[in-house]
Amino acid sequence: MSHILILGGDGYLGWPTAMYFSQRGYHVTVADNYTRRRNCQDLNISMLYQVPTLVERAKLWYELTGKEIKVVICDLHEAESMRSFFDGRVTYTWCENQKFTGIPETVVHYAEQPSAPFSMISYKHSNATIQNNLLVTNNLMYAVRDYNKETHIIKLGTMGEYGTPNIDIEEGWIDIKHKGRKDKFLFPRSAGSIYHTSKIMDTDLLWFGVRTWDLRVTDLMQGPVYGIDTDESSIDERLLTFFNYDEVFGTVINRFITQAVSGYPLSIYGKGGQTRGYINIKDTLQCVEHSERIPAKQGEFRIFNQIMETFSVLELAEKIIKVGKLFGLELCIEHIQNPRKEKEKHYYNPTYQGLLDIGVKPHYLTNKVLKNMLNKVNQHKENIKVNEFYKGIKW
Ligand code: USQ
Repeated sequence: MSHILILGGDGYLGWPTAMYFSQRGYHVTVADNYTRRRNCQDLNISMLYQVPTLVERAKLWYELTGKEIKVVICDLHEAESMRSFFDGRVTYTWCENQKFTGIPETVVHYAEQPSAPFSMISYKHSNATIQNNLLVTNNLMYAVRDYNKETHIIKLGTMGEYGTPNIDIEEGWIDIKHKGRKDKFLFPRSAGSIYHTSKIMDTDLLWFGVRTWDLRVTDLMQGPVYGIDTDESSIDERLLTFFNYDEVFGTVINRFITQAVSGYPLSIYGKGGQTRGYINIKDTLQCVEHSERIPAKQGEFRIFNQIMETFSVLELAEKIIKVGKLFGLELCIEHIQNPRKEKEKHYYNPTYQGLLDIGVKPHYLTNKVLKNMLNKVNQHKENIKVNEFYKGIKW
């Protein structure tokens, strides 16, 4: 049985990924230092509902399924913490009396500060983002280089690394002809926040590791994720992942759904022509699973664009208003001055075929999916704090 280590296992994607692989018979270890919870507390941000600690969730998972998820609470930006997963200091119960060393065959790297607005609050938040994201990535790269180059690193990247160029976005790479010669390069990057810039730097670090030491890496360039439920969380409500709807950690669809439920206008930044590629949280899990099953080769830096469909912000709001009507919700849109420096009208045509080619079956943003989300959020309506929708972070 394969051992998978999930860095950032307490997060919005980390915990559902842990349950998903555990349910499928993998040995799963999760590492986290609760940064996301701390950042929410520091900024006075509440989630839609309370979520038990990682230790409590793993205990609950074991009681409900008989499957063990090993939890390690540690700071992965400290090199020794990262290295302890590979050099025998962290022991794995299933290895007792066996030759198996426990070194993970796969590491899923989510242990990053994931919010663009957070990274733009002040120089301190910018530093915290760069420090965390780059050190964790570098520590992981060196641990794998030093202890087991065969470990497959699956790193979560972001479509925001590419920005919104006036040409088609390829899947990670581009062939360039220049003055009669040609070569293949990483597709040009052009980020819109310090967070997104830190992700570009991550990509560069790992591409260096692959070129220099023949590591094997899959970089998943993901668009904004939406959703609450996964098949595993439907076993028990207490297994649900975090759900943020605030300006800092809430992604746009999750925010619009929560605004709809609370009768608040859907807050379109500027004209609303900003187009992005979106993905259901269930598909994030599938994409990681298929990347694990069909790994990058030794010495390969493989990049997939992890999105399933594209929408402008205005199209999203209109979709939600239409479905909201079926619920009897009288919804409206408010175009507010864009707090971000981004294009509000632009060309956007990314390629996203690679994950489909390795077997991912997309869930699309259908009326049924939106209805389910409205229903679910409505169950926690009394917890919604409307003053958290807008905090005024600008850049
Ligand atoms: N937007 C609105 N109104 C809102 C919130 C957002 O119009 O109330 C707009 C934003 O201006 C932006 C778009 O919706 O144009 C998406 O914003 P978002 O907050 O959902 O996503 P973003 O800040 O780009 O970041 C999120 C995740 C990040 C991930 C990224 C993928 O927080 O971790 O990397 O999505 S991507 O956008 O493709 O870079």
